[in-house]
Amino acid sequence: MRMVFRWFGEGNDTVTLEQIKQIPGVEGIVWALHDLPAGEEWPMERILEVKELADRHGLNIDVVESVNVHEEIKLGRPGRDKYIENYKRTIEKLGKVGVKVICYNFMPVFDWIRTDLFKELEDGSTAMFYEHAKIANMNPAELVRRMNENPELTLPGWEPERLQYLSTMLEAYKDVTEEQLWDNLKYFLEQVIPVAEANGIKMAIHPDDPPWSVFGLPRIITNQENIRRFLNLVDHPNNCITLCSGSLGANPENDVAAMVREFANRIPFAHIRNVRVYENGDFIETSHRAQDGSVDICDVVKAFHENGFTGYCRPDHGRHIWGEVSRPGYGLYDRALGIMYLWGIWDSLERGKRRNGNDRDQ
Ligand code: CS2
Ligand code: MN
Repeated sequence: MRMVFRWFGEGNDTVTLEQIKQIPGVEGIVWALHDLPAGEEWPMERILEVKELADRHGLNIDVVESVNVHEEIKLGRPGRDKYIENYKRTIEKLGKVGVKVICYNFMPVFDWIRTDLFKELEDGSTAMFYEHAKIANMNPAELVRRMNENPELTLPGWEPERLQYLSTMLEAYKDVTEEQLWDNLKYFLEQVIPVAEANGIKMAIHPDDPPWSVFGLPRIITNQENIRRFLNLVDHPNNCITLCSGSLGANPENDVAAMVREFANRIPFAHIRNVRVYENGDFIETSHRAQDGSVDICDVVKAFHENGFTGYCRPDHGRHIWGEVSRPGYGLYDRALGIMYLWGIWDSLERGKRRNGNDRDQ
């Protein structure tokens, strides 16, 4: 297991590379050119800037998260071909600087959705929270109307300038079914996977977060059966998934460890974090510890270990603790604690394996 840490870039993150370097066992950053709009080809000089910075700190840049997919591709519109070409050029450039994994997602319009970024937990820390009824009861038109009328009400990540775009997009997806989204994903994969292979890169789709439809938009990377279908859409070793235990774990019917066991050879990148899911469908992000949430993180790590996981792993979102002010979910402290928890499980499994091996030898 190779530990990496998400970093949003110079001037765009409260965490520094010096700090990341001091977290035990972290060998690289998970990065992206966050200021570039989806669909644009990434300029080589910008990529090299990140590489030089990371090199200077002794960190690798093997994992990119995300190269975002333009909505024209997800919508299957004629304009998609131009954006797919840009995507391929970006893959080639990333391959040249040694990138091994590209994480991306295929969620229409929204990435992750939460209703509260700083919900207080019992211990006084805060974490990202999803109130099921609030989202379930809001249709797309009402969402736009309410967000327009009341700027305070914007969803996390939905700054005012994206609002006009939002209504256009919701309208564009009105008649896009899940089946069409599958077709559009297949079309995309058939073109990019050969380029990824030629450049030594694994494409690793991130599951939908939360793993169900929101605001009437189709979502398809949601459960074990659909991930199986995804991997068979283009059955190729470079067509892979990012196993995100927190995203998938928000649906208690998802057995995340079972997914690791089934898809192990197609998981080059893991996001490991915990969520506590309530009976009414609400969920809150918690510490990584198994007892603190609903996902059995010990079993998830065990499943990776059993399969001799040699891929990349990062702690995903963390709580905001010890007064740290950071991007929601992306502070230093709780993610660093998460890493030590993951190492704790991993290292004890490793030692157990060695001990058993020695026993057998004797
Ligand atoms: C999520 C996503 O895993 C996460 O941290 O917050 O933003 C994720 O980075 C994207 O969905 C991957 O494309
Ligand atoms: Mn994730």
